[in-house]
Amino acid sequence: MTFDVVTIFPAMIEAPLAGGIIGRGIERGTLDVAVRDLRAFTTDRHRVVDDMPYGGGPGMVLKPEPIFRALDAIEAERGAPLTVILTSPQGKPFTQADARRLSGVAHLVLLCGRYEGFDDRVRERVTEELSIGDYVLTGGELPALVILDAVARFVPGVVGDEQSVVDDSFSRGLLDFPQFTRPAEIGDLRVPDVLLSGNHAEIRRWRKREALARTLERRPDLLEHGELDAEEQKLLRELKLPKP
Ligand code: J9Q
Repeated sequence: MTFDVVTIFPAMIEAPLAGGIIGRGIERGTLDVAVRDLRAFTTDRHRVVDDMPYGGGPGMVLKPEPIFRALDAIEAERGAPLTVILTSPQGKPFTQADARRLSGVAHLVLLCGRYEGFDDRVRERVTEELSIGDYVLTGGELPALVILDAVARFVPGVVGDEQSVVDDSFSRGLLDFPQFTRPAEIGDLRVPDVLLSGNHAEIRRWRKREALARTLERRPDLLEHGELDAEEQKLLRELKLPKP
């Protein structure tokens, strides 16, 4: 899968992608990420990418021409039509379902904006506008990295263990159960006995209950969708009963 990331801060994209699982995917050739410096698509001596907003007000707005030229150059290189993702607080919430769906697109363009935003005419060339959450950031570089990471995980060969991609927390609609590894005791902190018991039916049930308890406590919104099996529904009813 190929990604083109358009940014005024190329190092903010390049450095994080050099390491980790995505970095290995790039080294192997399973992923191809081209980072495009928006300033390379300016034509003035000072390589200006922003300007004052029409109508007045604080902050600067990204000029449309460098972005149009960058998209034209990517299109000439890769072929039209492009799938262009713009990250902004005005976008639809980016979800795990979006990550899976977008991993089926062979080539994505990620446009990184500044906080004050783009000239709105850029949206003519945008396929989807996505938000990674309701908080203020200085720019779209981190959201673009978040989307790239979540999408690239689904590309076959990027994550070593395919099963872990399929089974992951959000795909099941519940938060993860608590995990432990050796040693069984550190000071007075002990691994729950059930996990050392070798009773796999009991372990499965304990994990289900813990996952449900955490989800009920921290993310009750995830339980609204009603994808629980009969055992999970029973465990959830028990968890909701007042403690004796
Ligand atoms: C570009 N805050 O925030 C949440 N999702 C995307 C963003 C964002 C931002 C500023 C600039 C994107």
